[in-house]
Amino acid sequence: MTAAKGSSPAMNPRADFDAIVVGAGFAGMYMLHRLRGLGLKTRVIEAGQDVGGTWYWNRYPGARCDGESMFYSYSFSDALQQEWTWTERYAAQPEILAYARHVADRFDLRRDIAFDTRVTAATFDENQRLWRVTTHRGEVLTAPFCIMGTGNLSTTNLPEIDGLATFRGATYHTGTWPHHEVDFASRRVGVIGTGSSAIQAIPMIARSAAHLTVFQRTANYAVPAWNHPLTAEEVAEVKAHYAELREKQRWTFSHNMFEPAARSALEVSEAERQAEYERRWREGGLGFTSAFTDIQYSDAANQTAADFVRAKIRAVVKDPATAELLCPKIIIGCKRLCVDTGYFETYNRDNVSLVDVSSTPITRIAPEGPVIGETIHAVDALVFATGFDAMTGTLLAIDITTSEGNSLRDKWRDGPTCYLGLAMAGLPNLFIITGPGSPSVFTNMIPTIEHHVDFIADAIADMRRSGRTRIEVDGAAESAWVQHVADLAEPSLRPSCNSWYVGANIPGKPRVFMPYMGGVPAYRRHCIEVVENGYRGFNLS
Ligand code: N01
Repeated sequence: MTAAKGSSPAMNPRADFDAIVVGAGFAGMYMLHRLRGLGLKTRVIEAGQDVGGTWYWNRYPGARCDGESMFYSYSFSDALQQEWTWTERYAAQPEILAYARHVADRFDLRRDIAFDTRVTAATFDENQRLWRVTTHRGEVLTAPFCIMGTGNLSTTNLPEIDGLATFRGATYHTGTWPHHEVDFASRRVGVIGTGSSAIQAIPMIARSAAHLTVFQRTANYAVPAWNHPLTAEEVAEVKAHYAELREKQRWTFSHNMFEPAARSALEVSEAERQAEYERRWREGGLGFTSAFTDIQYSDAANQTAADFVRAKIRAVVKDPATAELLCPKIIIGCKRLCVDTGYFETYNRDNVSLVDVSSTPITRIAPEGPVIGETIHAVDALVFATGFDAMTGTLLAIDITTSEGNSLRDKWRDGPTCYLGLAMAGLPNLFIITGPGSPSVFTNMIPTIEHHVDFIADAIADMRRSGRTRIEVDGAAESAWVQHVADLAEPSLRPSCNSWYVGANIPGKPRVFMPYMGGVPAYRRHCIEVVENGYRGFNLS
């Protein structure tokens, strides 16, 4: 049964809604759809003016998903996946946003979404057993359940650099790109950062700008996308077998259809190793680091993959000094691997220069542009591709408390703690979709979102059936899970560098390795066992 507008909440007659969902990206939209299906009166609150989340905000030139479109999409409705036709191997941002809008229309989601509204606070009232959710408009909405679909990469990081306010040109951040066309023709543009966003934007900006200066602090690895239009035959083939392919996808390591590694990089001959890297390179995309089992665990194995990519960079970039600057020195996969289209080739253009800010940082921004040492790099526009306060920034921007005096900001002072990346001790009836401690950012997000949303919706349905109204994580279960997440990360090379996975990109952020590294199948099995054992680790009443 679908709850009609204005109908009464089913679970707590004192509340405005049965559930409040924060965010109308792919997580919030599917959460709304599932809760509606349970007959629950749901309100989604979204800061943007439309659905799409990440794909609503990140509309910088070249923005494109590096998960394959036929599998970076919802699987919950076969009718939806049969009727929607992706046009490219890796969909560009406008196509993904069009897909999100199509889903919103097709399932009539918008009538339960309040757009252009930011949640500022949420407090759990123990007596009434409901959340009071406050918006920037001053409204207060109540519901027994509050579900955060706020995303992992949704609060931008704008570094505090002296003098930024004095800059005479235009400034942009890739994560909050304007909705109007930005024309860089005959302008000198500076890009700060060389992460995934920059690596996609730089080749596009270089084509139109008079001159592009890239300010690089850490050289990054990128594997070619080899993006191409999908043929009608390719699409038909996947559609004909979607049911079994989706089931296979659900049990892959990262919800991606990569061929899993079978061998150590160190147990094969040099010729076999090179052939395997070459084969993966030609396939393109993030599956490159799945070539061998130990790339993320053995320094020696990692170096073989890193050397292979560095050789590719040297073969493409004509100026040897620029090529050396572009060759990453860090562990491959330590920071998120990038997927590119013509990134390294871009440095062969006459209108592109690379400035190393690793040893001498950008000390200040003068009215003319960034200052490095004694040199002012004059630009007309500055693009900050400087990333996000990942995984925790958006949740901590909301003042989340309880009437018993618990607060998320206090709880996470030394780093995030969360059970299964789904819920937390001390904060009853609150769920996070893909929170810290879930496989989230190591996976293809849409199927991961579907899994979490189904877990949460099923838990609420089970509570309703059994007449229970309060669910809270047990403190010991949460601590054990946090330890398990840390234990999984510890033997890997990943925590060793200054990535956003450990919060190192944000000054003062506690250094904690946040995502779950054990892979999707192990995580799914944990969740199944939790449910089969009467929601082990949760206290229900
Ligand atoms: O951000 P980032 P992003 N001075 O944090 C540099 C996903 N994503 O927006 O490495 C100079 O990776 C910083 O330097 P350093 C994906 O998960 C997916 O690019 O800290 N430089 C770094 O080079 C990705 O990982 C897609 O030394 C400064 C860059 O800014 C995540 O989003 C596409 C600086 C930030 O890189 C974030 O990617 C795009 C300073 N003061 C993004 N401060 C897909 O295709 C920061 N930097 C799916």
